[in-house]
Amino acid sequence: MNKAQLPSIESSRIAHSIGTALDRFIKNNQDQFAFASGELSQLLRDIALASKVVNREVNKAGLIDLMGAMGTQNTAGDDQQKLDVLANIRFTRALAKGGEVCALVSEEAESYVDLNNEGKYVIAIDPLDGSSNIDVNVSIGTIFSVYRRKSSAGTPIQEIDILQAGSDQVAAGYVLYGSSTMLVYTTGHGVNGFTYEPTLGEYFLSHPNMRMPDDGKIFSVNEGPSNSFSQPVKDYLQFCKDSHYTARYIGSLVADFHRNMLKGGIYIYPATAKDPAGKLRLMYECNALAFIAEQAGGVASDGVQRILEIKPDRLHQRTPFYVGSKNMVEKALSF
Ligand code: FDP
Repeated sequence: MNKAQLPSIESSRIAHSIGTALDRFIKNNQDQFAFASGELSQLLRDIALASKVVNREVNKAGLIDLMGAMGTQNTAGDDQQKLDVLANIRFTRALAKGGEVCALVSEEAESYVDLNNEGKYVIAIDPLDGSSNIDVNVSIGTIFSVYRRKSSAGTPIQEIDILQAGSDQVAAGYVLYGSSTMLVYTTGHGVNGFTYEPTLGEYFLSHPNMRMPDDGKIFSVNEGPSNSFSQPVKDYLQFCKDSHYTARYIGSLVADFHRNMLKGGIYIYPATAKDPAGKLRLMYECNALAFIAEQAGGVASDGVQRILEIKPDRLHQRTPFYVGSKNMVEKALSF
């Protein structure tokens, strides 16, 4: 009797391989991580699980009264949407149950939240980014940064655990709830992207070793407040137009970043008269995307220094943000 050969199973034309599931990928790659790799793996799985629940709720939001405002405001004074609040609960709950996280910083909470004091990790998260797009069925996202706490597990959380520079991240990622749902993350060994297969309830590796093109022709910026942009930013935008670049701006940071990551481009949110320090949040928006951009060959800056070098002095600190293809960001910074 002939034995079945593995290669013929792998290349079968009637049952195509669906690729590597996220869980297997995390497990296969956990040796890359210098510390207690099993715990970081569990944490990433908890985030993935919460994102599946949020994805389910985002998908049926219009049907079950999850659209619209809560009637409350977040730390920035923005109206909280029901889905913002729901996503915050889903991620916090999943990370609390997982037990690996001692403290969580979220856009939706004024102060950090204590979780398991024995946990070795600190998370900074924007549970649902792009709130203004929630009600109109446009792509939104989740952004997260993972740090190792500096103090010993079991001792009280200290400021040094929470206010870490982006260069201290041990992992970061985003989830894009778009025409398909994707989870993209790095642990400092390149960037990998996974697409959600809803009928199987699993993420599968679809974008291995993602690289951001060095060049591109897309510029993404809200030019509404451009009268108050600094002269160098105005000049760079004029350069983009003179160079016949394409303007693309969704208004959801994750979606704009992801498109530029795949196609090559630059995203800019500069200082404006309304937001003199920029609008975006260093700890739970810019740091994660800066880490991913650099890991994929891109550049992220506040206009003066690498985003990852900024030492935060408060949880909800804002920063100007220039991120994207290496040559485009360097060109913008040269103005
Ligand atoms: P939003 O206010 O809708 O939550 O994180 C803030 C953010 O969205 C980003 O996702 C987005 O890129 C940016 O703000 C949009 O701001 P503008 O409306 O000022 O363009």
